[in-house]
Amino acid sequence: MAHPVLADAVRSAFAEDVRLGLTRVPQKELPSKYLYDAVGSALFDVITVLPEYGVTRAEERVLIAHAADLARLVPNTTRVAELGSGSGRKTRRILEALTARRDVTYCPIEISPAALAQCERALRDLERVRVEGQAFEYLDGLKRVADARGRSDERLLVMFLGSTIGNFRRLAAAHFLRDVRHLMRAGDALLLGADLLKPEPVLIEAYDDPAGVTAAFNLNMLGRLNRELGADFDLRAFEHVARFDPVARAIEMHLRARSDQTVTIGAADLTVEFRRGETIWTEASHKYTLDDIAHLGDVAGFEQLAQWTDAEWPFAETLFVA
Ligand code: AVI
Repeated sequence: MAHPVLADAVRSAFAEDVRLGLTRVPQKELPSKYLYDAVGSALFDVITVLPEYGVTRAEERVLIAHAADLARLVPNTTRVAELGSGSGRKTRRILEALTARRDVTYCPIEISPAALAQCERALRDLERVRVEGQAFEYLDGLKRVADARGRSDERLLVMFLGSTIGNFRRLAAAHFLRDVRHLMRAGDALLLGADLLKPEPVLIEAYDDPAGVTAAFNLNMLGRLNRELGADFDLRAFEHVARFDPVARAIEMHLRARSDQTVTIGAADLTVEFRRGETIWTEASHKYTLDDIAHLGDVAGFEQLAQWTDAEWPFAETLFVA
């Protein structure tokens, strides 16, 4: 269980983010990181196997096809840091390929200790892999992993998979990767998974699947506010909406009020009015072109070493070197 003082600080930060987001005009917002409590994470796992959501399978196909190529291109890697604890399945492909050459220390960086423990269990049978989880925000965790090398000449591979980069606004994505680059040494590598732009109807189906799993994933955010912050949202009074913004080239998830209503969020000391049809913006998933990815790497200070794409569901895995 989390330390009580820490748990209080985390809850206050959550309440403050909710207060800021729900008082924002003209567009109310909730940060997408709060989609992932235990229920949200379980629903996201289901999303990854939905026929309409091709992202996860595409990345897995690319990694199955090219993990050995990757290992050949970064032959001296002894330490792997993953931003997010990832799915054991994808990470396993890479670790198996790397450990065909040498032992590797794998450092998943993930704020949730439960997710870290699950990841550790999933990879326990890999004999040449030592798992050292880091329960920190991405950059704090990466700094620790990078510093742990001391003066040794260990080579680091940083992995940022699953198109999580797409959940950053474009400029924030560039700043984030530049910060990642600053924590790396020349010769270290970054493996970046990014979902590619595809026709709008395909994207809408992927983010508004007919079985309603993504809708449940989105609505659970309000359930979480009820459970953790003493809010009184009626989940049936909101509906999931997925819409494409062609300028940002991003698919957005919103929660739309079905009627005029008033909601209180106890821990945020807040009462919020909703008009019928008004939305709360909960997530943006930016879609990339190959040019966008090249530019992003460039701006962040990386050199592109290799790139592999999936033909079935346009998705790119790009290997950069610092
Ligand atoms: C985690 N992230 C990359 C997913 C995405 O595609 O943006 C989250 C997601 N939201 C709805 N479906 C999946």
